[in-house]
Amino acid sequence: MRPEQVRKRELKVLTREQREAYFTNGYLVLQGFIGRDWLDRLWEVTNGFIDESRSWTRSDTKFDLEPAHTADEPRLRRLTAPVSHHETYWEFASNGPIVDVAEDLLGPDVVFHHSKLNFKWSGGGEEVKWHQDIPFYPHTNYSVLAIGLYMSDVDDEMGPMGGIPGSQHGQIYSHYNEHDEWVGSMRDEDAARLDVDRTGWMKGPAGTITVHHCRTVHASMPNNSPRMRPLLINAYSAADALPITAHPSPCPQVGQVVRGKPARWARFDADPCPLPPDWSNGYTSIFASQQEEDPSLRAAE
Ligand SMILES: O=C(O)CCC(=O)C(=O)O
Repeated sequence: MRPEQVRKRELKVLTREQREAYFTNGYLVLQGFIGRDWLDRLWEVTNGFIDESRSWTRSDTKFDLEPAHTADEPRLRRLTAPVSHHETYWEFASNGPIVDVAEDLLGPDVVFHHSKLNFKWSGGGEEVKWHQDIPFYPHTNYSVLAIGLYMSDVDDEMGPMGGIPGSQHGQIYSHYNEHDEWVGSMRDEDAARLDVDRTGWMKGPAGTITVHHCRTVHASMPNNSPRMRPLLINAYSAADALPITAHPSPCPQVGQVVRGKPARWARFDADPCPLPPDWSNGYTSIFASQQEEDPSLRAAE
């Protein structure tokens, strides 16, 4: 459904002001939107995965590890595709309160695209450089968004997510370097022209959710605090926005309709979209790409 039609619909959970703020700024923060019950359930399974990662020595399609990760002191960058590893993550992504938010912003028919749990570990958890999401997974139109859940309280020191207001209406940038290699972030010269003083930093107590449009320019700083900053991200599209390239982290839940019905027509937006490399040969992670890590350091998959 086109954004103009979405903006006329009855709302499920958002106020009119919140919906308008999303369409104007390209992002939204809802403080404490997710309650303790969900947080406790998600923490229980997440602690289990942190423990499991102790026996990992190399990043693979499940755990993306910081170079300093050890069994005694796990340092995870990401649990990839959590929905495929535990049913609680899938229940949250397919039937939790965030699906109402997705419906309020995308329309009645909503498709699950992917999930990831970005830990941003304490004491230096890596930055995420300025980027847009849609160059990683182009669709036939731009009704695609990501909803993040802060599983802990997040303040300025912990590398909160920041979005540049209105940037979803601007250009889509190349995420390749000057040697035409995919780096998963904007080039330095493009980033230098951003009006970063206007960045909206999304912070809040545990249970706060962040929502960002697939074209919104966003980033997050390193986490220099002694506290971890787990952000559970689930991305969705309107059912009539169809992916046009191979999925970066395919799993059985990808493409499932979580609200309404499948599309019978694809909707096309005339704005051109840059293309990523062919992910059917494998994808690492935004962290590995942005740090330009050597893929041979990953476990064979
Ligand atoms: O974890 C973060 O701070 C940002 C994540 C992000 O932008 C992404 O994974 O696309």
